[in-house]
Amino acid sequence: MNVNRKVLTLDEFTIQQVRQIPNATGELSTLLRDIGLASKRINVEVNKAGLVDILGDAGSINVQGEDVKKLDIYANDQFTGVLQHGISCAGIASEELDDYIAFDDTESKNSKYVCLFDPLDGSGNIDVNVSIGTIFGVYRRVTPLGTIASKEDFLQKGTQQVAAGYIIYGSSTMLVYATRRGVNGFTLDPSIGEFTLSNANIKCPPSGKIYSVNHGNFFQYNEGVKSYIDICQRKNKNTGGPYTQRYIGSMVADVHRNLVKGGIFMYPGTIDKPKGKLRLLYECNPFAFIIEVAGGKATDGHQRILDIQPTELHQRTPMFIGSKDMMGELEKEMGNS
Ligand code: P6P
Repeated sequence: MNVNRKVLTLDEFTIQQVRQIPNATGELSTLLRDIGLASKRINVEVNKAGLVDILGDAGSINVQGEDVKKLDIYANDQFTGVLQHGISCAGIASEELDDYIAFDDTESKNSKYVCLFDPLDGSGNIDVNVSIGTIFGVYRRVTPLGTIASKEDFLQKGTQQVAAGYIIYGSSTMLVYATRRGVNGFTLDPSIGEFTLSNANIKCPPSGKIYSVNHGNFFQYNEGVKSYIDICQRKNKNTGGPYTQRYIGSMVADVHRNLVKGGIFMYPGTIDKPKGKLRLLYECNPFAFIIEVAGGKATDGHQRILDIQPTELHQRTPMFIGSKDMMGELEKEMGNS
């Protein structure tokens, strides 16, 4: 029988990966399948979010008589639910939850991974139809199997991630995830309701012509950042400048574009917010893992994002991420080359 192997679904792809890794248990591919399932459910709600106003705003009752939840909370509940009822995850930490949740059923306590996520980043952009996204990172727990997960399972350096990824709810819905074996992108095919491999082995171009930063904070940035932004804006036959400025205000969309096309995304610290705005554990670490596997770099302006030892679940960090040559130019201006 001639089976169509040209179009691989996410599940087929992850199972293929399991077959290639000796002693693999398939737990990671099951966890990724669970994440894919939750994101498909979220995608349905995101796509009709604009209708919520007709059907009743978040917090009201819609025409089906259901409670209309804030999409962030809905997304958080979807990921928490599938991971809690799966067989791969011992606990979760979420941008939407003050503290982590350790699942206390036997199956979960015997699961070897924990998952940290921002269930719906940039959700403020929904009502103006700008792309938003989910960001997640997966770690092998450091506490013994059979016990309930604890804080040290969640406060691991980004280098300890076994997988990381994001879902972008945009002109199409795409799930991109990385393991140390590579970065692969899957586009949701609505006709079969499956994520299908569309961008195999994504590599971040070593350089690019796009720089992404909020110019509104320009006068609050340090001199190194301002000097680099100046370089981005000037004609320069060596760097190919001036670059194009693209900033959507949705990290998943901005970083995804720069990952694929080449570019640099910056959310520096400011006078008002010296640590910046972005969260280390479930926004910066996953993207830093992905970009490094794809050949790019990610720092806080001084050190690799992945080397930062977390002390709190919701701690923030300045974030510079993108093509390795552009990151080198930035580091030169910041005196860290
Ligand atoms: P600013 C969205 O709220 C978010 O967390 C990221 O997705 C985005 O990159 C950033 O904030 C935008 O922040 O301060 O430039 O509006």
